[in-house]
Amino acid sequence: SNALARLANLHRHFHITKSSTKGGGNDNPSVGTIKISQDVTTALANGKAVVALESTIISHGMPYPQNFETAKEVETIVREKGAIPATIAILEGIPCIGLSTEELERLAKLGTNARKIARRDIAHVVATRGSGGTTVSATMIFASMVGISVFVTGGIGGVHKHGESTMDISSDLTELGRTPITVVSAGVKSILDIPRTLEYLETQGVSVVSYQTDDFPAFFSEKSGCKAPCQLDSPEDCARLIGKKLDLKSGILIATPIPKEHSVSGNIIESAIQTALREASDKDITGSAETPYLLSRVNELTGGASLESSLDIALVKNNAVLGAQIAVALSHIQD
Ligand code: PSU
Ligand code: MN
Repeated sequence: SNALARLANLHRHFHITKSSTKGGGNDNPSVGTIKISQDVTTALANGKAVVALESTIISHGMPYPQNFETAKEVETIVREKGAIPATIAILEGIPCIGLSTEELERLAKLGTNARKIARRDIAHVVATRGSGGTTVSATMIFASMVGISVFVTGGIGGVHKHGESTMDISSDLTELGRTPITVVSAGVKSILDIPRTLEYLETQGVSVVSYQTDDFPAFFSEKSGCKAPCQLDSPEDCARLIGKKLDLKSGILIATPIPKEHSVSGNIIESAIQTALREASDKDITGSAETPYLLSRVNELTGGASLESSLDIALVKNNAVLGAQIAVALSHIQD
C-alpha cells in the first residue's frame, strides 16, 4: 500500500529515532543522517496531515522564554486543527524533523548563540556538529526531503531594499523556485522591497496565491498595493492547487492577510520599520545580519517585546491555523 511504501522509503533514506530519545540520537552521524520524531514518522507513513515549522523564529525571532512558549503554542494550534507539527532545526549536527519539548527548549535557550541556517549553511553546521534554527530555505529542504507538503512560517525573506544593487535577495526565494513545498505566510514584511520580491518570485516560477484577497499582503498590513497573481478562498481550493503542482518541482507561496482586528496596530509598526531601515543603512548592517537586526529594532521601537512581537506571534498562529487546514484538506485528497 501507499503507507507501507512511504514508511519503507523513509527507513531506506533516513536514520529514524524515537522522539523520546534524549540527546542528538546517533553518536557518529554520517552524511545523510536525519532524525525524524516518532509521531511525524507515523503521520507521514499513514498519509496524515503534517505541517513543518521553521526555527529561526525561535532562535533569532524573540527572546527566551517567550520564544519557547510561542513555539509550543503554535504546535498546539496545529494539533488542534488535526495535523502533526514538525518543527525543524539542526541540533549538534543532526537535522531534526519534529522536536521534543526538551529539544525545543534547548534551541530556545541558545537564542542568538544558535546558528541561523539557510541552505548555504547546512553543510558547515552539520560538519562542525553545530546547532541552530533553520530559515525558510533550510526548513523547506528538510521538510520536502521527507515528504512534508505544507510549511508554516511568519514572514519569508525577500529582495531587500536596494537589492537591485546589493544583490541581497533571500535564499528563501530561490528555494521556493526549486523545492516542491507550500509555504504559508502573512506575506512579506515591508522591511523588504515587496514589488521586486514578487517580480523575483515570478522569475523563479513560484506560484504565489493570496488567500481571500486579490492584494498581496504585507505582513503587518492587509495590502501591499501589489496585486497577487491569483486568489484562492478555501483550504480545499489551496489543497487542489498543491495536488496539481507537485510534479513541477517548484514551490507555492500562500499569503494570508493579517486579521482585521490586528491591522490597526500593524499601521503603527510601519513607521518603526522606516526608522529601523534608516539605522541599518547608517550602521552599514548587511548580509545575513540585516534581517535579524531590522526585526529586533522594530521590536524595540514599538515598545520592546510588546507590540511588534505580540503581533508577530498572533500572525504566526493565524498562519498555523490555515496551514493545518490546508494540510488536512490535502490528506483527504490524497487518500
Ligand atoms: N522575516 C520575518 N521573520 C523572520 C524571518 C524573516 O518577518 O523570522 C527569518 C526567516 O527564518 C527567514 C529568514 O527565512 O529570516 C530570512 O533571512 P534572510 O533575509 O537573511 O535571508
Ligand atoms: Mn540576505
